[in-house]
Amino acid sequence: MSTYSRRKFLKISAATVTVASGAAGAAGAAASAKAAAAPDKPSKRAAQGVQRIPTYCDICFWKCGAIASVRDGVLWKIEGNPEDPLSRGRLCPRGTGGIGAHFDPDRLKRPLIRKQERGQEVWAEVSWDEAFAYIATKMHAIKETYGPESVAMFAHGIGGNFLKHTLKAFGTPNFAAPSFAQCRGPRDVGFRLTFGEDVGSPERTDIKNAQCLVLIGSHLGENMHNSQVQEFAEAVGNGASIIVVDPRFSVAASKARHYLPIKPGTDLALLLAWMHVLVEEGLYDKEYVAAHGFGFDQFAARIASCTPEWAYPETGIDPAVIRETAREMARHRPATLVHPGRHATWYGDDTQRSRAVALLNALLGSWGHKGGFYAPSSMDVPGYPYPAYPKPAKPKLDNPGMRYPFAHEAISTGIREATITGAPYPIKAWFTYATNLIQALPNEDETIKAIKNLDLLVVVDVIPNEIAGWADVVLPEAVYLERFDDLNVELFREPFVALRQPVVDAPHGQKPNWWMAKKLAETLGLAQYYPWKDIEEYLDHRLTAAGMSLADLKTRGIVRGAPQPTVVEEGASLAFETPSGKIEFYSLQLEKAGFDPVPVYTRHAEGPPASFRLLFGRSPVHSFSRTQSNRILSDMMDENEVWLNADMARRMDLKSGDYVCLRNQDGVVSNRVRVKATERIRPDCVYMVHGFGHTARGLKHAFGKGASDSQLVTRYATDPLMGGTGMNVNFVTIEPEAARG
Ligand SMILES: Nc1nc2c(c(=O)[nH]1)N[C@H]1C(S)=C(S)[C@@H](COP(=O)(O)OP(=O)(O)OC[C@H]3O[C@@H](n4cnc5c(=O)[nH]c(N)nc54)[C@H](O)[C@@H]3O)O[C@H]1N2
Ligand SMILES: Nc1nc2c(c(=O)[nH]1)N[C@H]1C(S)=C(S)[C@@H](COP(=O)(O)OP(=O)(O)OC[C@H]3O[C@@H](n4cnc5c(=O)[nH]c(N)nc54)[C@H](O)[C@@H]3O)O[C@H]1N2
Ligand code: SF4
Ligand SMILES: [Mo]
Repeated sequence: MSTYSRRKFLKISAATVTVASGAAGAAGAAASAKAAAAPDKPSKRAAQGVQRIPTYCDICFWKCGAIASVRDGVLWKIEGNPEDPLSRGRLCPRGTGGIGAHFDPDRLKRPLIRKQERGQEVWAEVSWDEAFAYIATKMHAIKETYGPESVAMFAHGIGGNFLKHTLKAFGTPNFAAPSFAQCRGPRDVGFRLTFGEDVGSPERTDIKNAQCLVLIGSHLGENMHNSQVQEFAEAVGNGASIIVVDPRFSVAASKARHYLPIKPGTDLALLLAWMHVLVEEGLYDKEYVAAHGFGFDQFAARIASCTPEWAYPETGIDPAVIRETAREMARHRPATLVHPGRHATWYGDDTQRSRAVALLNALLGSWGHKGGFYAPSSMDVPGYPYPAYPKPAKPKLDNPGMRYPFAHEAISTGIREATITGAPYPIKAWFTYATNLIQALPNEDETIKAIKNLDLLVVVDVIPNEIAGWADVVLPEAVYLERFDDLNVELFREPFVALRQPVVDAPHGQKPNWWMAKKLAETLGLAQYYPWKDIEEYLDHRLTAAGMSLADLKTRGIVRGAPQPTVVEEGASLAFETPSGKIEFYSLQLEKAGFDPVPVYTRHAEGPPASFRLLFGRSPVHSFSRTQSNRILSDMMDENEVWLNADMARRMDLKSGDYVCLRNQDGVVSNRVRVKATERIRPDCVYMVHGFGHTARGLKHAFGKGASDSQLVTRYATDPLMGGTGMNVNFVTIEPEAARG
């Protein structure tokens, strides 16, 4: 890794956060953390000298290939694996600081069973056998009374695969992740309705080759998905024209040629006006649309009235700027990429907004072209040949009667609702794996109400986060640096397979997910679903079936396949798996289901007088609510701030650094949080980084630092197409710290 490229990479995040430059800061914090996290017994692996062991990162779900170094048996540092197409040899600041997860003194250490009321955080330490016996007894009782379908699981990330396998063998169809209805679901549905395919994760965006890149809210540089940020830096370096639409002057906005400080919630009006200009002025890709489009004339007729002058009072964006930016996009097409975003659950009409993003890309001809959306590929690694699962007697219950007709994945909040109402049938047990539902789902009260209806809540986590506080049984997992996981075989620019393997031992006998899942299955009498002895046998079986070997992958970490053509310019061909076989400018599927076949803008409700719309996003050095306890990362950012327009702050007699509380429209008051008075945000909204304001007492270091956006998200607007929960519909007033009482 050259010093130059690393500097350049980190520079993207420099506008908001000073990133303690790599190893030095990390090593210091690790050293102080190490003392507190003394292991039960010395590591077996106390080999002398430096070992370099390839694995892949788990601080977020990008899964960058990495190489960890262990010095004299102690975890020392982690860097990008140069062979890995995702990291390209460089990790993001969170990945570099990931080793702090291993040293965290507040980690869960042993299995726990609840001793008092739920939520009181009082447990007894038990043996693994006792924990599984307790769980199995409860599960058998639930199965007897309600059926196996009354057990549900929430998971985020690849580590949930084995537990899911056990619960499928038990007989439930109910599995969900917050990454659909609280994250990318509307985007995926909007793109499917238009192109017949979604953009996937990692997204199939050819950012590095884009000559014009449009970011609508996507705050790359704070949103640190590694390959995207590296490619963004490359595009900026290549002189690409960057257009950023955001109510807040983000890090990405600081790189932009055009920054559009849009009024929150009005992006659909802007998108329609942009498309209007492209059509009206004949600037769209006529050949591409004629060859691949369906229903273009009806679409054009529907957007005929969406002029920039119409959009102006909605969005606050000058009509001349709307025209100029539309022409800029047209000038660079098809290498103009209107980024689809990722966290798309904003206002409840998000699928239609995402569909408008897809349609704008379609007018520019970017789908399938260099600098637009490429066709990804993956390796062909067969799954393990398990016995067939029992067929559940009842269907999955998150979306009864396909109330949300275009949801192609399970709706987490649908399972929550069923757990509260008992309909269409009761849910009596939840398993959560690596998801902190208290912070991830909107309206904490509903989540707690659902939990109170359960006979069993099992939480698999690495730290005593808020969700663990509500658990009956807490199972402490070994962190990613201490375990094997399933193979990473994602669709990407080029095919590859990556291995996660243990680099160091878990300090207190915490166990990997595969071990827990197998043990639980055996305790439940489902041993036949685990024909393999241990995960190495499982992995080798899968790899051998694909012509590879575990021994090889253990030394290299990554095996790459032959690159395939990714864009038309390389010989790829275009195909659309929509009902018409074309790009659907006019959607008959939507029309038939009673929805607008072409997106229609509707105004969103305003907040009470003197209130600000609450917006939130990412910090380059934290992931959601999972890293605030990591001493290395918290050393770089210990608490969040509330961004408040400088002029408003002056009027309210507030200055940067003052502590305030936020009160939302339903009377919920936040923990105290510092003001950041800045010109970089509109006067009608405030902004904060998600994941802070921990209320779990076991998080000794993170407890009470900063404020939680999740607590203030009591309201949400449900997307009628797919059940996503738009969360940018809450409003807050600002109060002096003393008001909390
Ligand atoms: N208010 C609000 N809500 C949001 C968002 C927001 O910005 N604001 N963002 C939304 C988005 S985009 C998403 S994707 C979701 C994310 O939602 P989640 O994925 O639920 O994110 P976290 O809250 O970080 O919860 C992750 C949990 O996994 C645990 N964990 C970390 N590593 C491991 C491990 O190795 N093993 C196990 N077993 N557990 C581990 C962490 O300690 C933590 O408790 O949240 C959504 N909800
Ligand atoms: N460092 C870091 N990186 C991450 C993550 C992390 O936890 N940490 N999480 C990853 C995950 S799972 C996700 S989903 C992504 C999320 O990241 P993105 O999908 O890039 O962004 P969002 O969270 O949707 O949106 C936040 C941005 O949208 C702006 N915004 C808010 N309301 C509006 C609006 O009405 N209109 C417009 N145009 N902009 C608006 C905010 O000011 C902010 O800049 O980040 C990923 N990357
Ligand atoms: S983007 Fe960062 S945190 Fe996410 S997997 Fe890659 S290095 Fe790890
Ligand atoms: Mo997400």
